[in-house]
Amino acid sequence: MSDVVIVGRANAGKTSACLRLARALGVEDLVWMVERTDGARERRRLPIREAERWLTSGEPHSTRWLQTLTIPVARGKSSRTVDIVDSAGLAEGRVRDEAVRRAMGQTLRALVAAKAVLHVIDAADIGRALQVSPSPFHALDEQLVAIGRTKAFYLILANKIDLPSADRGVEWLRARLRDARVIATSAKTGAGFDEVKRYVWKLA
Ligand SMILES: Nc1nc2c(ncn2[C@@H]2O[C@H](COP(=O)(O)OP(=O)(O)OP(=O)(O)O)[C@@H](O)[C@H]2O)c(=O)[nH]1
Ligand SMILES: [Mg+2]
Repeated sequence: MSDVVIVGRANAGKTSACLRLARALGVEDLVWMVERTDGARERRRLPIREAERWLTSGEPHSTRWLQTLTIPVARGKSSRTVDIVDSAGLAEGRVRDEAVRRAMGQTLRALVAAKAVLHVIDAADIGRALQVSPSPFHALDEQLVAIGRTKAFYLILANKIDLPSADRGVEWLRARLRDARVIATSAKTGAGFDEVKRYVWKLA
């Protein structure tokens, strides 16, 4: 098994997590295989320092295709690879932009086909929602958890733990999803990614 698909709601930090993971696995010069929704493929090379500026944004739906990083992983004397697939964020309700709808469809196809899934959840968002509601979980995340549990490998990244409300969000997620693996991460500071790396490393 060597394909790990990163999914989650728009803006959860999927692309940032992908970059952090690449960095944790020792990759500095990224080669992305971009697969557009019209089926066209393109190879893109980007130093990791520039990637954050170009590929992540505070605006939701900044990723609108599948982008795959093939990462070499040293295993004793042999060298193997793991493909990390960053996907377009999912959203609930009616999405007006057709390009975003297509990209979400592409994410769902990748999710269905995937054997290994990393699900990124914005823990700070959950923590904030808890201040006004006892049920802060989005239906979409609920569905992703149900799909994730059917996979051979499923890991939840409770992300943005550098933000003030995230601690409560992580606590709530851990209590709610007791039998799932939840790792508290910050794609901003890198916290938690050594542990994520250890899991992904085993998939190579
Ligand atoms: N404070 C904080 N901000 C984060 C973290 N991870 C991502 N962000 C910010 O959240 C925003 C969205 O990050 P992206 O990595 O683009 O999120 P995404 O899930 O790929 O978004 P889409 O592709 O639009 O679905 C950006 O402004 C990031 O800088 C984190 O751990 N902490
Ligand atoms: Mg993205």
